[in-house]
Amino acid sequence: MGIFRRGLAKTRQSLFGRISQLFGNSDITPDTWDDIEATLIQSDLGTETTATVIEYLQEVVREEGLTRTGDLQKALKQALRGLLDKPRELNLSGRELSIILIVGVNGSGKTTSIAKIASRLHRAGRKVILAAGDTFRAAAIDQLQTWGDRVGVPVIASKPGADPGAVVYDAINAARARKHDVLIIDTAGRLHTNYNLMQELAKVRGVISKAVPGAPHEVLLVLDGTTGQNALKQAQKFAEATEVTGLVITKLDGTAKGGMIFSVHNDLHVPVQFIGLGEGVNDLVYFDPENFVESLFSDET
Ligand SMILES: Nc1nc2c(ncn2[C@@H]2O[C@H](COP(=O)(O)OP(=O)(O)OP(=O)(O)O)[C@@H](O)[C@H]2O)c(=O)[nH]1
Ligand SMILES: [Mg+2]
Repeated sequence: MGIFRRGLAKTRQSLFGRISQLFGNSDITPDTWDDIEATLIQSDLGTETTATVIEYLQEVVREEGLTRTGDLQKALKQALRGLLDKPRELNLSGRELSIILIVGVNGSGKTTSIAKIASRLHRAGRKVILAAGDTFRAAAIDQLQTWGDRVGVPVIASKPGADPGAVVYDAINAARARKHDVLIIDTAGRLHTNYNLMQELAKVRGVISKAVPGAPHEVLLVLDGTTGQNALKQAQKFAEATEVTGLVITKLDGTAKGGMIFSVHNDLHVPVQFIGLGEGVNDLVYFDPENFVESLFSDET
């Protein structure tokens, strides 16, 4: 289980861990349901998703005639697993150039995640190029360039204050000229409530789809896992403003709020593609629902 189990230790130990204790093995009573509900809500599943899970459990109890709390753990795993879609490959093949647009609020982990994804794809033999579409701050451009050097992929950048659309346009041309097959575009962090900045995102998107019909092929929304239920609000707004094809949930190593993955998924029906489990370039893993659910329950530390 490796990095998954280690990275999710906080979520497992602080809250989900309690579920195992809570189950013990006594008679199922109305209190059992209250306890499970409280624990799931504290684990950042949100009220709606928690209600879905409890309903499922109660149905299993009825259908299978269960009477002991000890029998509930398996059903809970199934319920949680059922909330998550099967993993999906990134839509990056079968064409000359595939484009990934990365979006999210300030500080959610966009630039770091780009470096991690670029490194993965690069090591898998793809010809990756990055676009420094965050032209807001000089430091943002430097940060991406530093990562590009470290990971071994080129970065197309302009001056601070430049039009992000123009940078993206240049990057697409450079990608084509140099025969790169994956372009990943960094964007400035923006509050999901800022209308103008959300419009700017739509403009960048327009530049991409005009230059490459059918692109962007992936729009990954990066959410900070430590923000729990707040990430859900952001996700809803981003999904309204721009089509989001997948989620990257970062910083799960530092938080007990890993349960937010279930509610984000349940609410948006957008698959989680990657989770971030640390600051290093290798600390990003493909999201594997089976493994994720098991990691939340496994007792070893
Ligand atoms: N522990 C941990 N830290 C992370 C993870 N992902 C990102 N970070 C840290 O989060 C901080 C912000 O990351 P950035 O990648 O700069 O975030 P950003 O979304 O590009 O930020 P802006 O461009 O300012 O909007 C950095 O200190 C990263 O090292 C993760 O999975 N785990
Ligand atoms: Mg950034």
